Amino acid sequence: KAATKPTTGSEPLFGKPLPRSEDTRLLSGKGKYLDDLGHDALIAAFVRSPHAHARITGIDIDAALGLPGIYAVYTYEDIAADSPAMAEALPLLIPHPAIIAPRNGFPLAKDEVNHVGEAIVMVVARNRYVAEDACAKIEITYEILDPVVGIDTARRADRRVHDDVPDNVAAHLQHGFGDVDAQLASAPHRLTLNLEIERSASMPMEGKGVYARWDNDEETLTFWSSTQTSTSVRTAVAARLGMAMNKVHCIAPDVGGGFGVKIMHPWPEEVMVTWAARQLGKAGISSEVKWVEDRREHFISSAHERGQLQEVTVGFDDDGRLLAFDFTLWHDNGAYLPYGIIVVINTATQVLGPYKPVSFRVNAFSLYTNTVIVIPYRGAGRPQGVFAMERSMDAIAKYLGKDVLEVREKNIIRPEEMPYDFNLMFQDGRPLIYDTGNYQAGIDKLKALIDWDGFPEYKKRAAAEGRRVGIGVGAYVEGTGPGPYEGAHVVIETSGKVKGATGLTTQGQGHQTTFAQIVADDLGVELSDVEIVTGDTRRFGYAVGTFASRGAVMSGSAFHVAAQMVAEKAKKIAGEALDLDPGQLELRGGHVCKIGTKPGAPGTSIALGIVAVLSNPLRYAFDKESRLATGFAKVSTDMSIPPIPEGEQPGLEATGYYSPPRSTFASGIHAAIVETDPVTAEIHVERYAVVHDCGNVINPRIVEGQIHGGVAQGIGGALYERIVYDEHGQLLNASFMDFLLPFVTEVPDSIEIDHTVTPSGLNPLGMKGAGEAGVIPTTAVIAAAIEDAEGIPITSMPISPSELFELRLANSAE
Ligand code: MCN
Repeated sequence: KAATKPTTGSEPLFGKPLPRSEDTRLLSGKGKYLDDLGHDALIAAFVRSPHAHARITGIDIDAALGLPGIYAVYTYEDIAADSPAMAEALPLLIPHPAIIAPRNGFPLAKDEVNHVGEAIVMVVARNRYVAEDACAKIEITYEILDPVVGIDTARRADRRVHDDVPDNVAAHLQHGFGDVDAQLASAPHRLTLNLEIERSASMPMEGKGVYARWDNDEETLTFWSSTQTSTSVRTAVAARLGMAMNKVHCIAPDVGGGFGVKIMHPWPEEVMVTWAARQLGKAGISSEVKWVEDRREHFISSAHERGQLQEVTVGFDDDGRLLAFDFTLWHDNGAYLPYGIIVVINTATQVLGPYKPVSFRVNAFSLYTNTVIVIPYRGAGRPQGVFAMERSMDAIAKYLGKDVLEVREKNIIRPEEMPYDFNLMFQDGRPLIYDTGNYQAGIDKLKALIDWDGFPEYKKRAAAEGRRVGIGVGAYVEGTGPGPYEGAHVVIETSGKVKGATGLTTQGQGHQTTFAQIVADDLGVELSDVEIVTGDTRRFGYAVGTFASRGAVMSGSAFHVAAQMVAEKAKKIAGEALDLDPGQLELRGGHVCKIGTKPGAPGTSIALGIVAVLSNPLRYAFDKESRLATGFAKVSTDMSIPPIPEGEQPGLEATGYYSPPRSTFASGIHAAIVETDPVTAEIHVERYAVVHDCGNVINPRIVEGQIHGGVAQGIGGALYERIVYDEHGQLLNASFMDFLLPFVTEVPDSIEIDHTVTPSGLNPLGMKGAGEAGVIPTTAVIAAAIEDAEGIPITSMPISPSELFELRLANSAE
């Protein structure tokens, strides 16, 4: 089905690489992040467990309570005394039949702790200094238990994280198609790979944070949270505090990055800070409480991801055609399961990428360990899946002595096979069907972009100079824009300016610009005439949130639906005033005008502001001449003014929702050229090329920015960033001195990008998501490039120079 492009503006803004309109404000220091708010609020701090696994045997808060400047000290007993809802464990967000044993923590630990960093006591004080001093004075006694750290220990199951989960298995997911055993038995060739991706974590510039304000007169609670899901957090907090939703509002202010870690939980701190504001407000002590996470807290008590052991057995023929893909994975899901197993489901459902093996089987185990919880981190399980599949492709090519792209070409789904139905269930509960895609075109473009055919010559020249260079490639297909729905409200004000609001939040994706591009096209106005509000439940109360690269597809489409409704209404109202049929009218140049005529021409055109006036139930006088001359309408009681067309509601506004039939599948293929130092084993990414397909692109500049950011994050994940626990469950690198983020010096000067465009027929503008794309194949691509440079199999990532050095030694000894 062909996607419909906007047609109302003379030159559509959709598709234009416009600069981000939010940047002037953000780059000139006018952004308002969480810690810019609530300067008069009392400050909360938390006493967190120093042990990975322990029973709490006593808590003494007396010394802390005696400190000047302390307003409250809360433990689990206090919250449980308040209400049964506060005493409950935190909810399981996304249930799934594969979950065997869901276990979750409490807003404050009840009687045991299961990871270092788990919150046990909350202190509320005049300022952070006093709060931290008070935390230091709280005495907690523990009975220390054996911790389960790492997937191997969890698998051995001679220790338990939760007493009643004997094998530490939180979930076991199985699915597939075809007869894997038979295909493996009869395949001409078989290979088995053991692969590992270590734990990592997202590091937004601003950590989490909550600022809550209780209004004693209105009995309402308003809180600001550095969140990716303000509407869901509002619902969760209202439920826990036993309040009507209309008495609770959540606003996401400017959010300094999220990358998954700020998805709704609700976080213990969100529950505790809002609850404390109500407690202290009702007691007349203070109605404002705020907590801002520090970097150490972010490391030890927010969330991690990626940690996965994977075993793949592939069966294939002489051409490299994949006959069987047998995949087992063990996922380290940390101490609790607040999100269910979405990361594992993502790996299991997207591991196939652009390929179509004859048979396929996944066995995925999600294991409890005494480490911090897992939350989907940009890419969310897909980088692990791509690592499994692309390492397999490279291994097959090497085994058969074939070009790695040739083997991939043998296995890709062809455009004429689209839509491609795997007869499996996708992560959104809908069928796993690739809607559109042209993977061969992606390969062809990538070859040209990176000069694939010229690389062997370059490698030879480099070798002659004593340099080691290698090239690697990796493809992926990513389900984006999952439902169930997103909504938007659009209003044309009597000033002619347009306001749009969606409940979806923004963490730096440029939504204000891209959503405005869609609305401006639909209403035929300038981009600067459109203001977009995101993530404020006072403005738009129902939404799902920003994750899974769904903003463009979901809220972008909802804005399109709402703006089209407004445009139709504007044509009806203007048609009555102009004595023209709405079908003869279009929205252009800030006017509703007769198709083909000049906006503003007398008799055939009305400014949108005036149409808004006409839609007003007060029936302001329609004095076109004076309105055009002065910009203002005269108030009149003249009853001869045409009424609002029959069946229409007053106000030039509409609320539209969009709900997709199923996810749409974006795709891409990346290549990297790396150089490894023959002496120091230093790894340098020399070139990085991306061919990307997210359907019709609203704003190529923003999409390319998203890809740059994703690739930089992927390079960090491949070469520098990892979470290191010791066997006691102590995090050894909880600071930026030890957890290494890449600087500009570690990212290639230019990430070369090209696009293929296969519009989706599943949404009205033919879009697919783009926000996670950059990070998904990067680890696999860099591993392949290092392997090519060194001639040593790379099966575990990230890889540091010292690890590469060790590998060289081990390999030369063999
Ligand atoms: N876009 C477009 N045309 C398309 C698709 C997208 O112009 N065909 C634009 C969108 O309008 C939006 C941006 O690209 O401005 C990303 O869109 P989309 O792929 O829909 O992703 P979301 O808006 O849902 O953002 C979420 C996604 C995810 S899941 C993570 S994690 C992530 C990411 O975006 N976290 C980010 N990018 C981030 N960027 C920043 N700066 N900070 C984060 O925390």
